[in-house]
Amino acid sequence: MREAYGKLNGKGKKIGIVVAKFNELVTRKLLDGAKQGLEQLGVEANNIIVYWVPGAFEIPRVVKLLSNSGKVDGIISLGAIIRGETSHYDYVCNEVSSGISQVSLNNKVPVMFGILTTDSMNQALDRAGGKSGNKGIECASGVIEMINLENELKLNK
Ligand code: INI
Repeated sequence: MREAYGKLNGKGKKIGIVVAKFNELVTRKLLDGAKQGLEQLGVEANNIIVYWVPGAFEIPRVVKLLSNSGKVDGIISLGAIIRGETSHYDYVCNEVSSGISQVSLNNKVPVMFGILTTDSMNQALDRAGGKSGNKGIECASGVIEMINLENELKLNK
């Protein structure tokens, strides 16, 4: 039996982060977590490129353009959609999740889903460095693991 794992070694890897300005109080904390997580795994600061978009709805388009650009080995998407603040919460959530999933399935580089979908600002803050961890840090290890797993299996060669 052979088992394959993606190593948590980010040396030499180029990572794109697409982050929404909407609810920046939360998304900046996700971004800080993602950058810290990547650097802890050996990704050099100048191999991390951050793209700010207006809101979560715009994330899939930039993720798609970036994933086709050849500039990065993996992408982290970060956003916060908060039910209390929008009447079109379900619509935005569905479009963003299906958009990111389509790009992830149809393009070469792995894409992490770091979009918080919560009922309140407090729940979002809990998941952005508060009592429930930081989704940005999770995405950092996830993207490195996936890049190395795909290289290990030569899935993209
Ligand atoms: N964008 C978010 O990232 N989070 C939200 O909670 C949100 N709300 O509340 O509406 C939100 N809306 C903006 C949307 O993502 C687009 O930027 C906008 O509709 C322009 O296309």
